[in-house]
Amino acid sequence: MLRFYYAPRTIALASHIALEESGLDYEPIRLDFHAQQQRTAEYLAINPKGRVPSLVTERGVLTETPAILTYIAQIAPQARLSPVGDPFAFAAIQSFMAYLCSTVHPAHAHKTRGARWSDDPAVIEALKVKVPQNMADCCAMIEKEYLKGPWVMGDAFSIADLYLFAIERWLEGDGVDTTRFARLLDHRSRMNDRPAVAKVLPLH
Ligand SMILES: N[C@@H](CCC(=O)N[C@@H](CS)C(=O)NCC(=O)O)C(=O)O
Repeated sequence: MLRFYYAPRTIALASHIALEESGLDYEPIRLDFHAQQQRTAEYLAINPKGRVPSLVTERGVLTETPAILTYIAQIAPQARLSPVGDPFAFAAIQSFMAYLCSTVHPAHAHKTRGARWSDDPAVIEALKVKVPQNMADCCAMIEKEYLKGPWVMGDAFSIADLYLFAIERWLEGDGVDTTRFARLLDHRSRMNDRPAVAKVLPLH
């Protein structure tokens, strides 16, 4: 059976909902970040990066949200979480997920994880101050270039929506004035209506 490591209020939410949408059998294992459980020797043996999510499969451990989401979509094709036989549509989803992983998520991490980038308290503070603007710029880019509506890929719901939803839940806390982004708010509210989301959210 798959084992899924997550912590509340993290990007692991996207993969957690994907598992629920997929109908696959999995065991969720919650880490307590307040107790620094992501840094224990036991967990570092699973994910040496000390981050969540991690998915333990019979073939080994997968880390990194785009990889985990793609894997879940491919082993549960009946859930139709990503396009089959359409290389362009599949690549478009990868493009979006790469943007979230490489740009949007790090822009959010500057709020509380600035020490990854600098040891200088002034630099760490400066990174934090820039979070609302950077995240708002990312929202504008997503609305303009990616979110076709009602779902990211248009009419077809996909793993791209799960990834976006996990990040949408951070926006107010990141100081973004979400009233500027009506299409993202509409997307978030549609996501909240999904049964898999209702099942997983209380754990996050
Ligand atoms: N690129 C990774 C990022 C994972 C990541 O940074 N997760 C954060 C939570 S959102 C984490 O585990 N942080 C723990 C720490 O920094 O100690 C992914 O997409 O899965």
